[in-house]
Amino acid sequence: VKQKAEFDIIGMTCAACSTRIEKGLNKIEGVSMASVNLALETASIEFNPSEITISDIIAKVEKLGYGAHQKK
Ligand code: 9UX
Repeated sequence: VKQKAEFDIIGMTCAACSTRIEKGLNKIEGVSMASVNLALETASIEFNPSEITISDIIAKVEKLGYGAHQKK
């Protein structure tokens, strides 16, 4: 069962930033689709909750040097 989550991303200043985050997230086991929107400063992620959690996703974004908060 897939779950979808939306995030606000903090700290992106250029297109390479959004590409870096998108690639980083798509590499994670359990992520089936990650899409980052630079202009809106958001990320949309489809993942398998039995493999990874929201916290794992946020930690990955932080490890890449950016901030992430789940949209409510
Ligand atoms: Mo260019 Mo975006 O260094 O960090 S990739 S601003």
